[in-house]
Amino acid sequence: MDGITIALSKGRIYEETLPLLAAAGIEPLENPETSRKLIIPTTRDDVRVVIVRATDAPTYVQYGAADIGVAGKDVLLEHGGDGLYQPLDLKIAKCRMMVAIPAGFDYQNAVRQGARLKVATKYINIAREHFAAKGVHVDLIKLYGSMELAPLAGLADAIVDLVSTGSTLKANNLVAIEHIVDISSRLIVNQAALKLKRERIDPILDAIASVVGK
Ligand code: PRT
Ligand code: MG
Repeated sequence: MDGITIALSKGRIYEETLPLLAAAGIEPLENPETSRKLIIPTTRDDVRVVIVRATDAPTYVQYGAADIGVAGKDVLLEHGGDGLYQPLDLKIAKCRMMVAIPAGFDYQNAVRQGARLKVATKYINIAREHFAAKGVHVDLIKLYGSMELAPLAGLADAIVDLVSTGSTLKANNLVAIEHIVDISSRLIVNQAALKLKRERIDPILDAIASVVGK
């Protein structure tokens, strides 16, 4: 395709990316929250938006099925950002990757005693690296969502998950005890597209950069 394809996930990333795209004169002509369309034309006839799962955005951009995308740093850290140009921290969809435990569980003591902790998470690679660096022995249990349930149901001693307001942890009587990394969303660009479509992509990147964090 000669035009530009932008991969976005529904929800917070879509909502928070809209004002940034508007700065580049790009406004989707339909709302993906209400439309079932997965390819959405925009006010610029050389630009379209494709709606993907948040974890799939890097894949679309890596293979060039999308030229540009937006992905959480959590997704890029967990699945790798190989072959992706990451020119901009968009400072949107901000949160923190944390270790959380049930209130009352003496984590420090368990760690001191060298106990093997069961940790449930969607982020196996990030968690493995975190605990290895601290010398904490863990058995990692892969989940695809609702990590907060795992300690309550007796599946795990702790979880690794994203926290923004903290209200999900609180509602489930969990407390965050270790900060792993600050998360925000990044602009990702296909490297070949960056060269071949430079005169279309550069102005979009410049327009977005000029409004990030405003
Ligand atoms: O939801 P779905 O299964 O389709 O996919 P997804 O969860 O990967 O997508 P989405 O849209 O929910 O998240 C997209 C990106 O938003 C993530 O990759 C993060 O980079 C970013 N982000 C920012 C968050 C949060 N804040 C966040 N709070 N992603 C998830 N959460 C969840 C968190 O996992 C926990 O369950 O919200 C809950 C905690 O929120 P608080 O406010 O109660 O602390
Ligand atoms: Mg989600």
